[in-house]
This record gives sequence, structure tokens and C-alpha cells, in this order.
Amino acid sequence: MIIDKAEVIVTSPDRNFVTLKLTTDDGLTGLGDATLNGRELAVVSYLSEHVVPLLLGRDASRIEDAWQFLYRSAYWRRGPVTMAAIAAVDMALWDIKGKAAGMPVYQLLGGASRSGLLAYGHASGKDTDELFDSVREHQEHGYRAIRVQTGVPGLKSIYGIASNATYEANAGVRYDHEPAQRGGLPNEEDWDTRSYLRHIPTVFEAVRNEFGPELPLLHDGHHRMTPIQAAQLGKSLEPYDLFWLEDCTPAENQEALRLVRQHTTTPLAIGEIFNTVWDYQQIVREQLIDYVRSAVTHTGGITHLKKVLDYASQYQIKSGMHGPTDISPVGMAAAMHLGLAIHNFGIQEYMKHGEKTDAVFQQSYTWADGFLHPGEQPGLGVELDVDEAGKYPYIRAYLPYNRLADGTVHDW
Ligand code: GCO
Ligand code: MG
Repeated sequence: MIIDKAEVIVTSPDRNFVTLKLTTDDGLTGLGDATLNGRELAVVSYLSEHVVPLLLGRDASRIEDAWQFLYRSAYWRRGPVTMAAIAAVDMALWDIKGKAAGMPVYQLLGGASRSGLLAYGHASGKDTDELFDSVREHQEHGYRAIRVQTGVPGLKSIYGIASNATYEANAGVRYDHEPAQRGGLPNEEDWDTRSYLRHIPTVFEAVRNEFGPELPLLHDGHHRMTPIQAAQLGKSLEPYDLFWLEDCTPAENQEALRLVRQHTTTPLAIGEIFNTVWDYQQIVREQLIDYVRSAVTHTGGITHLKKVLDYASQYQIKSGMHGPTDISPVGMAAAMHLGLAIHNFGIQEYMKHGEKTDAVFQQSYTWADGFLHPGEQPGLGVELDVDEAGKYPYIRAYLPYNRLADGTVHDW
């Protein structure tokens, strides 16, 4: 199993994706997701200029060794670009190992710890009526856990709100929020934390009154609050029994969560922008979070994220892997194999990809009655149709950013 071909494939069916494809001398192929939303070509360059030459001629069976070699031999460690590149290699090697063994990857990770993965979808609306329609629509599409984001009076455009409110308005493709805008420069959105803090508890009260106490509800603060503001929000949402409050403060400052924790019992999730176990060291040890939000794609692959989650498991902290549409079907499949195998699975984020994306990436994972399953195909169970991928060249897309009323740039 010697790697004799390594290709970096960029395609933009509904959005941009970066995929690494490895081929061994005995004809096995493996896929890895290296998509870093809004900065895709930095990872393409890291892979093609610096990683591909190191892979050719290597033994594809030595996954841990490849990981340690790529991480340590670069000297310059961590960061989203490096860790997405290493993740892609790691996923592709697990895919190859599974195919060589004739087993789905979850079997190689210890086998299934459960029969399926509870997943949550994104409901949103500019106002409560639109939000309710969206929640209902998600329930009709099988979701049993729902993230709730709404517009805030006085703010024109904010994170998390779909521009088209229904599946119908999206021509049946999907209903979700796709923040990166293709072509042009980043969109400017507006933000006011006080208005947000006043409004959000009223939204959750309305949602609980309409949909009852059972439905697991989630909310994403998307890094926009100070610690004391986050504490206030967590406290004001306690009556509505959230499954989690995500990214309540900017993720870089781990100490901020101490203050939030002192004031609220609302469960906290963090880490979609983290990429190593060291980013989690303090918040896990001090039990400042309840869910790990990292994606396999951005955290050095299955090998490294499993180490993060094993560490978290000592503190009863569970997984809540990142799964918006900027994680490709390959990255989603990797998350599902890992989630099925580990004991401390919590929930999986799942936004359905569009039809074009599904035609480029043939998937064997399944969605039924609110639960995902990675399927029984050997390896990760996703194949890439190169001809289909070739129809969609890369289109530059930027994520939006925020400004406050006085023009100050704010976390988005
Ligand atoms: C989530 C995330 C995404 C990010 C996106 C940025 O919880 O799903 O916050 O919506 O904004 O991944 O590329
Ligand atoms: Mg998030």
C-alpha cells in the first residue's frame, strides 16, 4: 500500500470544496476533506506545494506515523490551514485502510456504540412566523433537534438567517443559511448586542409555547458577546431548557468561559474554530464546556479529533461535531464514523447539501427519522465523480463581517 498518486481537487457545485484524493500502487483510493470556508485556496496551496511531495512513496497503512510526521516535521504547528491539510491526509488514509480491510471505518474505530446519530438542523426566520414555519418544515424533514436563529428588530442582516425562508423558495434544494457569498467582496452585516440580548429570550419563550417542552433546541451566539453578556444570555435562557448555547464568547479566550459558567447552567458548546487538543486543554480540565464543536475536517482528522474526544470523555463532555454545508460529504462521513464509534457522542450538526453537491459526491450515509448513519461501505463510503466535479470551477467566496452602529468592526 504505497501512495503513488495524490491529487487536490477543487470543485464548486453549490459552494467550494477542497478534496484530497490518494491512490495506492495496488489501486485503492482514499478521499479527505480539506475545505476551509472563505480561505480554500490557502489549503490547496499548502497541500499541493508542501504535503503532496511528502506523501508520494509513503506507506498508506501508517496513519498515526503520517499524522505525527506532517504535524512535527513542519516545525510551524497548528492553525486552520495546517490542520485542515493534515485532516485531509488522515481521512484519506482511514478511507484506504477501511477499503483494504473490507470494513467501514467505524468498525476499525471499535465498532458501533449506538444505532444512529441524533442530528440537529438549522431553523431560522426573520421574524417569529417565519421561524415557526422553518421549525415545522425541519420537523417534516425528520429533524428531532433544532437550532433556532432569528432576526433582531433594528438589525438588517445578521448571522444565521436564511435568505430564502423555505425549501419551496429554494426550489426544493434545501433550507439553510449559506453565509459565504460567491463573487465580490465580503458582505457587511450589522450588530447590536443589547438588542440581541433583549430579543432572544422572547423568541425562545415563543418557540417553547408553540412546540412544547420536549423538542431539543440549540442556539449559536457566534462569538459575538463579552463574557458578562454571555452570562446574562445563558441565565435568561435557562427557563427554555436549551440543549446548548454555542460559541457564546470569542473562542480564543478560554478563560472567558469561567465567568460565564459562574452565572448559568445553560449547557455550553464551543470549538468549531479550534484545531488541536491544546485549544481544549483548559476548558476541558476546568469543565467549562459541555460539548466539543470541532469538525474532523478542521481538527487534524479522525486521528486527532478522537484524541480530543477521548480526553473530553474523562469529564463527561460530549461531541457536537461541526456540520454546516462547508463540511463536504467526505468530512461529514468521517464525522459519522467517529460519532458512531465513540462512547461520548452528543449530537451531530447536519445541513443537507444541495443536489449538485450530491451528484459530485456519492454518499452511502443515510438519514432516517432524525438519525444519521455512515452506512456499511468499506472505508468512509463516499466517492467523488471527477467529471461531475470538473463542471464546477472554483468561485471565490467570502464570509460576511460585522460592524456596530458607529462603524466599529465586530466579531461576526
Ligand atoms: C455552525 C457555524 C457555521 C459557520 C460556518 C462558517 O454552527 O454551523 O457557526 O454556520 O458560520 O461554518 O464557515
Ligand atoms: Mg457555530
